[in-house]
Amino acid sequence: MADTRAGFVALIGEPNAGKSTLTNRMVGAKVSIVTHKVQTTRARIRGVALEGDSQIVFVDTPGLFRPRRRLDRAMVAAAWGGAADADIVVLLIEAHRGITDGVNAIIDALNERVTPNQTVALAINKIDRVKAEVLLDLSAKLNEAYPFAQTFMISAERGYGVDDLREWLAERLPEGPWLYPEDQIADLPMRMIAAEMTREKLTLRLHQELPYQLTVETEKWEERKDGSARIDQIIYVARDGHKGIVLGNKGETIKAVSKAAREELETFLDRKVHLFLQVKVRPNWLEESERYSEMGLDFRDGN
Ligand SMILES: Nc1nc2c(ncn2[C@@H]2O[C@H](COP(=O)(O)OP(=O)(O)OP(=O)(O)O)[C@@H](O)[C@H]2O)c(=O)[nH]1
Ligand SMILES: [Mg+2]
Repeated sequence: MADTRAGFVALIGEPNAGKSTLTNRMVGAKVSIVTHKVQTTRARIRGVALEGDSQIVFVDTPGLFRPRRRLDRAMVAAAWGGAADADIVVLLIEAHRGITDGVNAIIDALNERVTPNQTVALAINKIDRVKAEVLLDLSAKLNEAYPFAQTFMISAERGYGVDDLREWLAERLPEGPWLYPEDQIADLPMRMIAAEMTREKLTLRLHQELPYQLTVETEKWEERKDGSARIDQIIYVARDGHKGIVLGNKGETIKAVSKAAREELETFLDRKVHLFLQVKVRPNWLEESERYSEMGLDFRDGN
């Protein structure tokens, strides 16, 4: 193919900025899980979008925050790693929250980390939540703080401004052959996507710290003769008490999670799925390297 372009666009920002929502909107399918809670995404998730002759590989990253645990450190390292490998970095800011301490810290880090061959753009997201006057002022202040190549005002959720952003990105990617087959939309093993779907449903149902104290792994994936798939997953929790909460009264929580995850998997795979969830207590899972490789994270980055 002549005159094609392809490259990586990393979406970075504070937790909850809307990076995964934007990734999914750009790809046109749900490749990355989304919740209203912070620190939902744990590893880099690549979603592929086409725009004219350009193939844009969006790299959704975990939110940038001040890490405390080993898992937090590995997540933040994965996010910066995504930015380092990208042709273009897009910083997402939440319009209604403005320039927080976290945003200032990210801008400071950008100054040190961005190389001269990289382009950095600003996307002020969630513009549906603020009045227009706020945006101009916010944009001016952010552009004083960092020389962004371009500023976009978007709503990832409603789709405002995202076509302009996609076109702008497509024009700026390096010339070269496409990196993925034309019909590929994500670069994540199916077993991981399936585990993420279950983790999303757990995160939506469980309160406070619990979503941050568990991980989900797909243990077995069996293709059945009738065209359906049997998927076995383990939910690792850190404490005995957590197991009871995940199961819920008479198992109702896990049942609801399982149903919601299965339905989403069936839509994604376009076939019948039998999903079996098992909860295991594993007090030290946050310090086990195997758990990190299953999540797509580098254990060493957590030190
Ligand atoms: N009002 C509004 N809400 C949005 C918009 N974009 C995303 N959200 C919501 O913001 C919340 C966080 O969205 P995510 O896409 O999970 O954010 P994220 O940046 O990936 O978050 P982490 O993975 O935790 O870093 C969800 O409840 C989204 O529905 C938007 O344009 N407008
Ligand atoms: Mg996310």
